[in-house]
Amino acid sequence: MSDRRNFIKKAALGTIGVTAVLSCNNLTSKEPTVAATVPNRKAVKPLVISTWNHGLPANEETWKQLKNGKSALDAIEAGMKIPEADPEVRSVGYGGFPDRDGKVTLDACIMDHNSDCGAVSFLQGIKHPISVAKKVLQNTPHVMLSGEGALQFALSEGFKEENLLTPESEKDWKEWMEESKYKPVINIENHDTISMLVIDEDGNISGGCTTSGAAWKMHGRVGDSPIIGAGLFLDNEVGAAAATGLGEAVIRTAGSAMVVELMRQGKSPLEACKEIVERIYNKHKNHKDMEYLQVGFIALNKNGEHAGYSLRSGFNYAIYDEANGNRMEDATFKMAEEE
Ligand code: SD4
Repeated sequence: MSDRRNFIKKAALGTIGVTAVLSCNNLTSKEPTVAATVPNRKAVKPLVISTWNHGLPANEETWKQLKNGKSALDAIEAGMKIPEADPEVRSVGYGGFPDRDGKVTLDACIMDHNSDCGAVSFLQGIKHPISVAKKVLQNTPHVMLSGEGALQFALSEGFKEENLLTPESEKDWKEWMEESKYKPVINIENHDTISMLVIDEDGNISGGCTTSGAAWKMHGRVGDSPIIGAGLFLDNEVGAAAATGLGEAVIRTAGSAMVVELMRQGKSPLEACKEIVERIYNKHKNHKDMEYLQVGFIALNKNGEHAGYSLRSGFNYAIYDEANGNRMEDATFKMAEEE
């Protein structure tokens, strides 16, 4: 964890990344240059972007699946299963930080270019919530199943129930219990959801999101990640957006849906993400959550222009395209982590 924190600190001190779509006006860390959307520009496809460092291996797998002719939904599922199965990734799937009762509870959603979507929330004992979310999309008339119902559905679909609390996560939980204060550490305990947005070879957009949610949350708490419109939203005619960070703030503002709506009005992905982060900041600057508030969005539009923007420094995202391969980009941000 300290490595990650050091990495974040270094990232905050280093040059602040901007997306490939930005042209070169006066760049500063806090005021990114904003590229206008170019309507007739040749679309970049396929394109895969996803949040945080674990986006790299996830992108890798998704890209491979797309190139093997798999559907975008199958490719997203395969990519997101990588961090879900990795016990080192402490806020997604197996090995995720538990809630304050020591239970690992998972949220996930997936959405395709037809606006069909599936989600699970407050799911326990199933290692791959993204796969259950896909089954909700494909095999039920509903969008979201939650808690015990989601578990029963998963079992009926052949998923195996297993213990997701690793000894490391149990140890961290016991340490947390000594004081049991709920004060999330910015960029660490609450902010490693993986959200992924994809443009496939046909130019169709889809996305997914999977998380163990906020560490030490109340039992039963559901964040933004499985909520279509909050943690993830897309409109195949416009673009897609996904969130990471304090889910309560993203839900309060319907974050991802708003980013997509701003792109519909002609804003670039960066302009749209920035405007919603500003809105979240303005609504929370006198709020009790402000002390530990971090939110970040990734977005892409139909042309394949993309961006990441966060309230505080430290957020990054992985991008995979034909021209430049798989790489990380630091998101532009409003304020340094320490502020
Ligand atoms: C949540 N938004 O449950 C999620 C946590 C997160 O990166 O994004 N982590 O609030």
